[in-house]
Amino acid sequence: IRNLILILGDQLTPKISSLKNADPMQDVILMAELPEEASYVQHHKKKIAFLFSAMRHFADELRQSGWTVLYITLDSPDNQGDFTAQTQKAIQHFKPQNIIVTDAGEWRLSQMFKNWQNILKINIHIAPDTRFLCTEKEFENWAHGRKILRMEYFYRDMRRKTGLLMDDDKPVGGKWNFDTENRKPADNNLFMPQPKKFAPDATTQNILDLVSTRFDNNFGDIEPFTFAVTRDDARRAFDHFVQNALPNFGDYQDAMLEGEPFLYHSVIAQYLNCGLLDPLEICRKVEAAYHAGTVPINAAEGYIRQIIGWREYIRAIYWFKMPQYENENFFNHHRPLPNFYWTGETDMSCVKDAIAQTKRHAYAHHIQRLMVTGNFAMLAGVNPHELHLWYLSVYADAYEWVEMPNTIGMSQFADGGLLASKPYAASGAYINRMSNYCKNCAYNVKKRTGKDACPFNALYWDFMSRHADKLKTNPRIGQMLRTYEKFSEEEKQAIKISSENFLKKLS
Ligand code: DLZ
Repeated sequence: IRNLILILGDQLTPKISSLKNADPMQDVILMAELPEEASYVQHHKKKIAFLFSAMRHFADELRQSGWTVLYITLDSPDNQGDFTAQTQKAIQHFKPQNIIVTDAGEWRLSQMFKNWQNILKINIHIAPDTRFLCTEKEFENWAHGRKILRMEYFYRDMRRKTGLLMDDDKPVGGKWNFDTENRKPADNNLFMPQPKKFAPDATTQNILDLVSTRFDNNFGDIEPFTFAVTRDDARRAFDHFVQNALPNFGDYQDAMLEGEPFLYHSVIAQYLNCGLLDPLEICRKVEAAYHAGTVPINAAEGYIRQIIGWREYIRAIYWFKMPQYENENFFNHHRPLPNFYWTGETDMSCVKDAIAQTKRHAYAHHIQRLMVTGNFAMLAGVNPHELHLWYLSVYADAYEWVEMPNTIGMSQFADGGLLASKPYAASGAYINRMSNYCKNCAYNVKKRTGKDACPFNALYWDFMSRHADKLKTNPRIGQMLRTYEKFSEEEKQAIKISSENFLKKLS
């Protein structure tokens, strides 16, 4: 054969660049369920099951279009454990002239591919991943000479580049960003839309059995399993979102409600990040809904901003800053991750709910990730790298390129402000404003200190005081520091003691 084309588990689209000039008559595709990929972190059971099932369905899709696919299942006697060994075995069998692969979404594998020419002694072509709008080079050019990098300006360029929500060179609706109209708290709604659910077919059922057995000790519930695992179903899930939830997505983007894990979110990142959905295609659908008058501008713009703004920006930062980015630790935080991140056993009702739904659905929405589990970890001084590994494990949508900058940069400010303009630190008041969690919580959100006070409060002020030196030059934090300075000495002492007592119990 001519080319052996390796397709990774998060490259599940016939438009993947490795297939661009490929020919089903001369080339063979290799896909594999590999123990190494399934265990570089302790992935949530649902994440592994989702990806394996989506991979098997994609292999079927390819075969139906005439491709020869060598698909190695996890339990196959031919399984070699990792990409290098599996590819080597396929080379021995097929004796191809070349190996072709679209570059991995992750530093670890991308570096490995670069070494393959030497190790495997065969010509290897690594094609750039063209599923993103902004190339590494374009981002380098954009970042060059800028003192600070801000998503907002990058995002405007992406709007111009795609023409999404543009009136010639002007943004539709008269402004670029409707973020200030994305911050309403939500009320319980008997008719709350729910993400579209799909019953497992025979292929998925087999995988659920396989994963339950092989990954029994991993975090998370495997059932109920209701994710789409094919491109057609992923599109159905997205269309369902546009019709039912998107109209309210803008208003309630930052809201949280106990027992409502999805609210008006699309819950499609797991499809998007493995290639079942295409970012531009879904943005065009959102734009069309806006022009059809079914969706207000704050929802359409807010959604499109997440995809062509934030998502692209995050990925660009990852490649721009790896490998050193992984170990950034601006605040020098070294506390081990509290065990309740795995068990959900805590009296803080917001944290408990976010972790319970993470366990059940391999999902929490962005404000739960940022302002509950992320905010808590930063206030408590948890090691950012440990927290990063947690997020990478527990969410069905998590790949390093997207999860790491969101955790290290956005949520933990561990890069010292490269990505975010301020630490996303907040006391219980923010959580109380944006959710109903505090109503049934064991702690009192109005109290700053004492045994029954909401731990976010003392931790928040203690965080400000501990890091005052590092934060005082930040214009967006200065006001809070000045407020802290005005507290009496007794109050400051009480904050310190409350915070210390709580942290002592954590470890
Ligand atoms: C996440 C993941 C898992 C759990 N398993 C596999 C696998 O068995 N085979 C595979 O090709 N890919 C898997 N992946 C996705 C890869 O880890 C992913 O391609 C890299 O993290 C790069 O983004």
